[in-house]
Amino acid sequence: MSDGSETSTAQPLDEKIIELLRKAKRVSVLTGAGVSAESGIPTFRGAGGIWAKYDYRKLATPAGFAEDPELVWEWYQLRQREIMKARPNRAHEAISLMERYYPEFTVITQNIDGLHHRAGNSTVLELHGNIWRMRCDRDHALMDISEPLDHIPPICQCGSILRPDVVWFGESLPTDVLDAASRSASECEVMFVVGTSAIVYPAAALPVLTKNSGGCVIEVNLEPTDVTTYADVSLRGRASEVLPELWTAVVNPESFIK
Ligand code: BJW
Repeated sequence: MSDGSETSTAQPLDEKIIELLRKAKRVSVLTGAGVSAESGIPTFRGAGGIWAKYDYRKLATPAGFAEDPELVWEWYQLRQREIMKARPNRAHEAISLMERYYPEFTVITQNIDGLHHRAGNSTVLELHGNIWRMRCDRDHALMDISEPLDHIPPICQCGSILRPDVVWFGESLPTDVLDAASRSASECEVMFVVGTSAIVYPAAALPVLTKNSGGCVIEVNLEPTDVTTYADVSLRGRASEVLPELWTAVVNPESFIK
């Protein structure tokens, strides 16, 4: 039985899919923590995931922040330090090459690490916010952060405690970002779903929009997820290996061997 860590094709790519990818004009990519895993940023679920080590109720809910903002900020500082050390990997790079090829290309990410921007993508919809911003829920001030803060928790000029500009459990996603992501998912001809367990909503519903609108869904993951049940193609393996290989087959027809 496979341990899911090797690169292999669960439902093989055929020439028809490669041809579709060559000719498509509107393509979207939904990414999750798995796309950044090989940059050294831990995923959330599974053995070794963030939630195996930390309690999400204390760290990723509004109630947890209200109870102990300093603890929550300490955790985000730890993650900021991890992210500062990280570099985009070959999966991010392949996604950045796709943006140059397709007339309409959107990255929809659940990640808050900013690695898609750092890899060169310009159209990136950040569903769950960005770790390099903080905001005030009282006067709606929004501020960029370039490195971990010296003093936590930070205080707004209005006197309130500032919070990371991310989306915690039970909170709504930014409406404009979610609307744009839903539009992109409904209108694209192909959606890649890369490195997400697809259990957190509403992000997990986006590929369903693509499927219901007649688009093709291509999943890239180490293991099966709910997306596998309806994806047109499921590619098993590391995103940093599968995506560059796939992209080579698209742009370099001679390299594609069935
Ligand atoms: C590789 C790989 C490699 C590894 N190559 N692949 C009951 C109570 C309250 C709420 C709910 C409820 N039931 C449902 C809800 C709604 C809730 C939800 O969906 N919960 C589910 C868990 C059940 N959603 C929400 O609360 C959202 N808001 C909302 O719905 O508002 C309306 C509402 C309000 C109240 C009640 C009901 C509705 C907000 C969700 C916010 C999620 N926030 C987090 C933290 C963000 C900030 C931060 O990072 O600090 O977002 S949680 C965490 O999960 C993070 C991620 O973006 C998100 C998704 O995780 P992701 O990216 O999929 O990572 P993993 O680890 O799960 O998976 C990694 C995958 O990669 C795996 O499949 C690996 O196999 C694979 N992989 N290495 C390829 N190299």
